[in-house]
Amino acid sequence: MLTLHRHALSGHSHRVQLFLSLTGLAHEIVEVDLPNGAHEQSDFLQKSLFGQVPVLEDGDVTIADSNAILVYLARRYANPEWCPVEPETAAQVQRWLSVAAGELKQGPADARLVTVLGAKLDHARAKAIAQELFGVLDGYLGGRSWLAADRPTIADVACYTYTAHAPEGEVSLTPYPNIRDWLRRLESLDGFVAMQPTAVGYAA
Ligand SMILES: N[C@@H](CCC(=O)N[C@@H](CS)C(=O)NCC(=O)O)C(=O)O
Repeated sequence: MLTLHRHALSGHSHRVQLFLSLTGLAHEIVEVDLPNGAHEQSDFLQKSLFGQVPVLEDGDVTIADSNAILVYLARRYANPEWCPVEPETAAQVQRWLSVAAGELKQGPADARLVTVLGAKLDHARAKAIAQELFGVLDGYLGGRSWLAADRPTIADVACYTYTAHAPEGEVSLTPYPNIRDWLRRLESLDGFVAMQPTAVGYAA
């Protein structure tokens, strides 16, 4: 049985839950009590070096980091098209995993951390990074349906949650119609599961 250790408001956790659901992989969910520091306890640190959710346990295998978990699940259990091995497409997937860990984290994810969880981060800077990212992304998605291939891959899954929930961090998606179309395409896939909203949705 696959076990996902997560927090319900963590977009990094949600991207894994989303992929488990899209691929129909049976799993159980264990809630990690971040507000009370469960992630800083030694038993959890043995699973997650940096004390972060999500963590996936698969028998004797323990993987931390959302993007690493997506790669693991796709390679081990899913249709190979979720994580292509053809070099050029694989590079495109990796490019967007890097965006998910880079600009998407520093922009919309951090902006939401400020508004939803009261994180002491520079909200104005995070919003500016988000707007720059979304401007580029909207142009890129103007001529294509998915980020890395002609079908959905783990790149789309990795970039979905913090984009869809950007309005919770006061980053509007109204100026980005191609992004909103892409979000809707992903939401129409069999097995899509939403992360619980905390404030406003993106549909405008
Ligand atoms: N690179 C990690 C980042 C995960 C991350 O930032 N998790 C947050 C919740 S969204 C967390 O556990 N924060 C607790 C902490 O860092 O103390 C991933 O992709 O999984």
